Amino acid sequence: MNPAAIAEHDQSSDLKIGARVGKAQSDKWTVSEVEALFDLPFNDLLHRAQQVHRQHHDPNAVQLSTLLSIKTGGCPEDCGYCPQSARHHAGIANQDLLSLEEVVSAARAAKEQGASRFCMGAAWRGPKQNDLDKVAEMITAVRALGLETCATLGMLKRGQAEQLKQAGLDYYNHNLDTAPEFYGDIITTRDYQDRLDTLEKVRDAGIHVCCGGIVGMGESRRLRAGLVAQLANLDPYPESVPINNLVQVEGTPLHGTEALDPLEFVRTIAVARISMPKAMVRLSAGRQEMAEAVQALCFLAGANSIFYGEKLLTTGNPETEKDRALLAKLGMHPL
Ligand code: SAM
Ligand code: DTB
Ligand code: SF4
Repeated sequence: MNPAAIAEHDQSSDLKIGARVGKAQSDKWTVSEVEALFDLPFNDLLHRAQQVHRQHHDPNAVQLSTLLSIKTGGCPEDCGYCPQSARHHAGIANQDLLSLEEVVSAARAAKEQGASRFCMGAAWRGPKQNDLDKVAEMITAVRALGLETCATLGMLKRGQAEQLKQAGLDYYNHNLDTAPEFYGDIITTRDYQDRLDTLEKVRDAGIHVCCGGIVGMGESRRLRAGLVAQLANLDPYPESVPINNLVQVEGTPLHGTEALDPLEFVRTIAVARISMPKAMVRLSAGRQEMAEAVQALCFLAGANSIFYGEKLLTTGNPETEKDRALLAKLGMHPL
């Protein structure tokens, strides 16, 4: 094709996704519009995602968040992907809430390694008041180290989000996980509306929202589009969007699910980037099993955040040295 034909071709693929690129936040995405993005030729999709990415972000910067499981296992919920559910048999050693000193020392180590955000995760349906008081202290102490703070503690009741905000919480992670139609196949102990309610409480308390989902759970492309549409239609959409590739853990119901094609994972990142231009899109769980070239494609597709540190909550993540080498190889720098 000559250059004019290439430009025309590029415009026609823009037309396929209509006026949706650059649309106002108040316009809703339909699932079909999001699915049409997924259906674009791979190169057109990545080109579009990279264009959107460059309008809003430094294309060579990546934000580093370190996770710590502050309370592990024995969770009453039945999330089919999760090794921490008491209903599954994943062989996770249960651990009560860590002490303030343990959390602060892990946060200090994360900072020394170069993380800018520290995310504390607890295997609860939701926090009890006594536990929340302790977590609030942890948040205040972690923030005093000069780290951004994030917590993921399950469902919140009225007043709890405000308490977290007062303690200095910058972000609350609570994922929609999947499309509404597929949700009941994965979790039965709480519903989609419970999740939306918690997200609203977080937003109303003035805490930044970190909300994403998991792919590779046996869902169709249409359902992946349904998840992204839900996220993009939150008003406003989340500041931070973790896209997790299912980490298959033996003993969980989803162990043995057919793995997602890595290029479909890259497409999911690209579609999230296009539909939520200003969000930090995090290439989240599943990186340990992902080839470096696929991770590089994810960055090209608009991912600009990763979990950094040898462990996620209970499963593995690439070694920090390996990640630093990868970023150096790609000429990328931490934010
Ligand atoms: N218990 C709280 C909750 O569910 O909101 C907080 C911790 S929970 C482990 C946080 C998120 O981790 C889940 O919403 C899910 O998206 C993700 N997650 C858990 N297990 C996973 C797995 N095996 N693979 C990928 N992501 C997973
Ligand atoms: C998110 O979206 N992914 C993180 C974080 N938020 C809390 C958790 C991933 C957990 C992967 C399985 C595990 O290590 O237990
Ligand atoms: Fe519990 Fe959270 Fe795991 Fe669900 S994802 S079982 S709520 S720890």
